Amino acid sequence: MERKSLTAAVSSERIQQDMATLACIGADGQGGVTRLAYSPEHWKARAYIRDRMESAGLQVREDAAGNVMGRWPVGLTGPALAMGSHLDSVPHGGRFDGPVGVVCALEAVRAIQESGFRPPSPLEVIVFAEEEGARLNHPLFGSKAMAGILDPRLLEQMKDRDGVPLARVLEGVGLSQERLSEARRQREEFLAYLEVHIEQGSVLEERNVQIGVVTGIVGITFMEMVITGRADHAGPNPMERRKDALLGAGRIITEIPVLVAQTGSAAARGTVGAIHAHPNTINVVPGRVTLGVDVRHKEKEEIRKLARLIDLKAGDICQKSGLEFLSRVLTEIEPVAMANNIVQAIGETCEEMDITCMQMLSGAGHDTTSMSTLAPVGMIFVPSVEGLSHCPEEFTPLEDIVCGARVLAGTAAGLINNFT
Ligand code: HGY
Ligand code: MN
Ligand code: MN
Repeated sequence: MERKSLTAAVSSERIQQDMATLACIGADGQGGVTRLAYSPEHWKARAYIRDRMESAGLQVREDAAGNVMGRWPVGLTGPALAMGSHLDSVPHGGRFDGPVGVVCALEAVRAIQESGFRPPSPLEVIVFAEEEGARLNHPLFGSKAMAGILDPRLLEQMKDRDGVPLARVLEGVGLSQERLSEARRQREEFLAYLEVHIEQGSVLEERNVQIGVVTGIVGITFMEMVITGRADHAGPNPMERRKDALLGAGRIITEIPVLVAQTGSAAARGTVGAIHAHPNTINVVPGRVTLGVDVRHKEKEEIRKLARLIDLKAGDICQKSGLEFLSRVLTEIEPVAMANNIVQAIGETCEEMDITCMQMLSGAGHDTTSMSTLAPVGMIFVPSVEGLSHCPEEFTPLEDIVCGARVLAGTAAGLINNFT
């Protein structure tokens, strides 16, 4: 297998066409996209990639969680080398978070086909559903279903951001909550899983490096906090008689950066990304506020400690303000390390192709974390301009995406040859 000709077969025109088409699906008119999982926009983007998989001669199927899999060569059995990412987005998110990985995976297969190299094992392109968790408040939902690690206790009470129960959300696209477990796959089905993704930070840009070789992915805990006071008229009663839930929530929010700083760890993160005040009306003292809290760290024990600290502090603030406080964990994702042999293989491919690279941690979560329970995994980062992501300003130049696809194709071909 001649890797140079193989990676040279990667087509920037095909990548450009796929990225430009996907960017129009769910476009929000402000330069970003909104493609919440299981929405019509998400399903339209999936349908487009399904078509492109079929045009490339892949055998395409979908699973009970809405993940899409395209396999090549058709008919070749045995464990596959899988590559992929996601097409769902956060509201008003960027055009690159997810699609870069899906398009690079498909393009790697097309380039390998064109190079004439016939892999001894199948290649599989996977498009995961609900990676973001922006619809269900449960990141990696689709890949967790494939890995068989969805927590059934959480499923029962799961509702989407508008309060629609999980069962209804899935039925809306012809899926069924009862059959989710059928998405589960086994370790013996995979040789490895690789994912190309935008860095979503600014290290590669600042260091002027083309490729990030991911060594590990942080863990994430999502918590929901409900602060309850008493709704009241904004006028007659004196301020000291209020039980203002939003005031309590404000005190909690400003405390979180203080608690993160107290850990003394550069890897600690705490964010309140979602807030719902009820009844959210200017002349009514808020009676109830719900906060969505995101806690991250590269070490599992540090996440647990920081989440506990935030929870205790929030309870204490509410107690002192005469407010009721309830909290629950919505999801917990453990930190993972990438497989050493894949980290090495990506580095060797870059070296052989004279592409600059550096090892780095991922501060964002990815489907690779779920797939690490099924196979050895690795990730390839491409730069994010100004490190911006989860916003319409998210941008990665075409040549950087092409570079990611070439490194993916070269690494995949090398690995599949060595594995078998
Ligand atoms: O939240 C994350 O880290 C990823 O974008 N889902
Ligand atoms: Mn992503
Ligand atoms: Mn994301």
